Amino acid sequence: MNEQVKIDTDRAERTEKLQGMGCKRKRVEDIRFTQGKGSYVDDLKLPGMLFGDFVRSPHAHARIVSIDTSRAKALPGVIAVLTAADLKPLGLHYMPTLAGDVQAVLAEEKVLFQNQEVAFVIAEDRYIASDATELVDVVYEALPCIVDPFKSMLPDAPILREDIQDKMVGAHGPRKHPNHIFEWQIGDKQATDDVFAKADVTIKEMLVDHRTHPSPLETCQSVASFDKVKGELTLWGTFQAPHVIRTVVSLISGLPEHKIHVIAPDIGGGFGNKVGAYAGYVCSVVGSIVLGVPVKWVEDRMENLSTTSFARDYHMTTELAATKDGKILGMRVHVLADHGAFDACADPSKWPAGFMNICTGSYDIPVAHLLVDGVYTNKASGGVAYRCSFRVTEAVFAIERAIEVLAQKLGMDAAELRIKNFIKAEQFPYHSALGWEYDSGDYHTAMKKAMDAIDYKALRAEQAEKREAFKRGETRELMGIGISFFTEIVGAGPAKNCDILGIAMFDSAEIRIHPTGSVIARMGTKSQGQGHETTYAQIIATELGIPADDIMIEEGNTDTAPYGLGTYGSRSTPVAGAATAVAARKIKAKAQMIAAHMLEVHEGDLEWDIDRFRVKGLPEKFKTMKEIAWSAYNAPPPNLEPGLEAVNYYEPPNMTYPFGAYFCVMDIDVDTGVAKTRRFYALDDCGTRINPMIIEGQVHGGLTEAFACAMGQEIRYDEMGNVMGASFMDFFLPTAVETPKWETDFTVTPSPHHPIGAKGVGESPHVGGVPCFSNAVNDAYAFLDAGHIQMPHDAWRLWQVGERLGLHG
Ligand code: MCN
Ligand code: CUM
Repeated sequence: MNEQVKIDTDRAERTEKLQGMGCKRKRVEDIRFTQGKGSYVDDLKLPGMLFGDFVRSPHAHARIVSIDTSRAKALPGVIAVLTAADLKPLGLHYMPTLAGDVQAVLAEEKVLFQNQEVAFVIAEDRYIASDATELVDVVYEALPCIVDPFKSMLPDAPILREDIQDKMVGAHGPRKHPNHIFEWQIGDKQATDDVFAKADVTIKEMLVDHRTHPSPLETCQSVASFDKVKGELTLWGTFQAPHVIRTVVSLISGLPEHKIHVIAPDIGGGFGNKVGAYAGYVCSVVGSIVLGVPVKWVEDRMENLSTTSFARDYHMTTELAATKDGKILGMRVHVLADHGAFDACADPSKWPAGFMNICTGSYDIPVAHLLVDGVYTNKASGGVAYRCSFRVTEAVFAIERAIEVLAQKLGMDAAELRIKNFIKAEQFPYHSALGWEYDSGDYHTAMKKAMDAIDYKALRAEQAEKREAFKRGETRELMGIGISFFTEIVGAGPAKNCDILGIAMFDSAEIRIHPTGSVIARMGTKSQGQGHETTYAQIIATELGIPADDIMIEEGNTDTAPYGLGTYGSRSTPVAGAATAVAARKIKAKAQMIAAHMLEVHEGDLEWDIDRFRVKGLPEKFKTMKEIAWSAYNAPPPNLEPGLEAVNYYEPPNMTYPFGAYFCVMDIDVDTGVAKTRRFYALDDCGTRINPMIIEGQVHGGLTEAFACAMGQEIRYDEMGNVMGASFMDFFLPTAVETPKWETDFTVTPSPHHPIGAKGVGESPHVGGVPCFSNAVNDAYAFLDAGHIQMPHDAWRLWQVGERLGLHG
């Protein structure tokens, strides 16, 4: 072996040992998860712990005439029953929402949606608590209810929120009607209207992104334990953002923030469901403060699906204007947003409709105007993103369906129309008509790679043949080709436009290197299954030359982790991932000083080499990170403090804009309405890839949830406001049996402003997946002049489409 080969092999081995960025490192958390050794909120058992359960309203809209708790209190084992009357003197019968509204913790005079919390029974065990809820006698006087958001603002509509009836200016400006929450506008209305007035071709379509729910396997839960002697509260819970919860608890309870310990242990999936604050958290806290013993609250599945945080329910009138040859000139969108009974959307404060203004998508659209009206209805509140960074799924659904409708009107191929209108690689950073600065992208390259991979031309040829065969009556199957090219916006966010309750949306990392060279690092984020313990360690491994296996990642304990805004909106990598790299670089700078001292050379004479500093030109003279760590505690250079650790609070200069090209091939039986996904190809670009295996897992999960939403999942209400589908009997949760096989691919366009060039990926597959499925279904029926077919596309609804088109003979 010659000398150079030896050096190269040695370097390759040292790099491999680190298991740093780019490595398909196996998930370290899975060692405990796969053995059933995870530690979740419901695993917590404390001495003397009591259990709480809710009495819930059977009505969607009713006046509460009386509440009698005496029969429940008489049941042996029942310790207390809380009602609004108990919470009111404490000022806790309402709580603030993240959207600037207030939400009833326990209903006082009225209930506003079915299953709303009316009383909280605390008992010795959960069975007694549950039995006792049936012994609380509530007399209701039913009121007419509003289920259809289009009827919310009618002149004679019943007023839902009597508590804010006279408040005609809400958190986001004037309200047009007592059932109106906000109007939000962005873009140049006049210029957009002018373009539409003159355009050769325009399309207009009402696109409904129906109400659904994130439904993580573990429901929302908490355990509160108040120590009366110390005056300290410890709150364990399913929190995607534990620090924010601590601040909120302090603000609403009046307890000083340092006397509140919030702990998010292992979490069994979040998907946005665990961002908000819920009545159950408040009631467990109040119960524990009042009784002086720990109180646990655990939702069941029906409570989860029907009360905590729905998603979507956006009714989007979407218009495009274009030239005859397919150049898009303008976009106009009006959204009617159904927020349910309280505005409890989880968005950064200044964004009542999230980042819906990313709706111009991947296209260079010169002018646009977006108007969103939020309204109250008699449905559960929430409006969380559900695996979509703040309404981006809705935005991408709008543009990606609209572009297909336009393609059909123009008689143009839908892929060709997209390519014609893509923002070009040289236009980045790109300023969109609705105010965003896209950091980087190369859409043409991604689209070409995807089209080649699936052989798009051949698929269209096959489809043309199938259509002819269908017309001749030789087949009863329709073939659909779905396309979606999405641009995501993740990494909230810059302080200039993103805050939660006034706290800028930075995030943080604290890295501490121990004398023997092993590491503990803590972040302000909180994994719910994304594999943070694995991937943050990979960033540190590459930055500091310490094997990932020697690095422990800890999140979720507000006493030890630096303050952070939490995990949602795929912000962990863009924000806390950046903080991790910057903190590591601070440590590296100090390590360089220590190495220089050890090697008796000037700092500038050293260069970094994988896991060590070596003297330039003298590669045999070096100090490894491990040796430097020992020295940092044992013999630090004079004038340098001992130890080797750093903290970084990272305030991102911009969001990151991941993107992707998705294709779906579907065969639909017109007689049964059953749709079979033959192929699904997903190309994702999330910039620098930290762990390709984890990315693939994220894409599989996000696509599965996209498949669910597009093809069946729905939270529906009947006209009385009864929630339909609040159990897994009705709510479609795909298993491996229904789920298609996923083909994944990638390109790499780094983010220019992120320290390691990484963009988020957790939500991309969902954002791109939903319209891709819906486009495939719509494409299948397009040649039959079916018009836009609304989601969800379950067999029953597709069968109805066949009926409507007279296809069933
Ligand atoms: N990653 C990577 N390289 C990149 C980007 C990300 O290797 N360029 C890795 C990260 O290191 C991390 C994972 O992919 O391990 C997801 O990272 P990121 O995209 O930053 O998203 P977050 O960690 O902030 O996770 C949030 C996102 C959201 S908002 C929802 S909703 C969702 C999702 O993650 N919920 C999930 N994926 C989920 N996956 C599981 N298992 N459970 C959930 O509840
Ligand atoms: Cu977009 S749902 Mo996630 O933000 O927790």
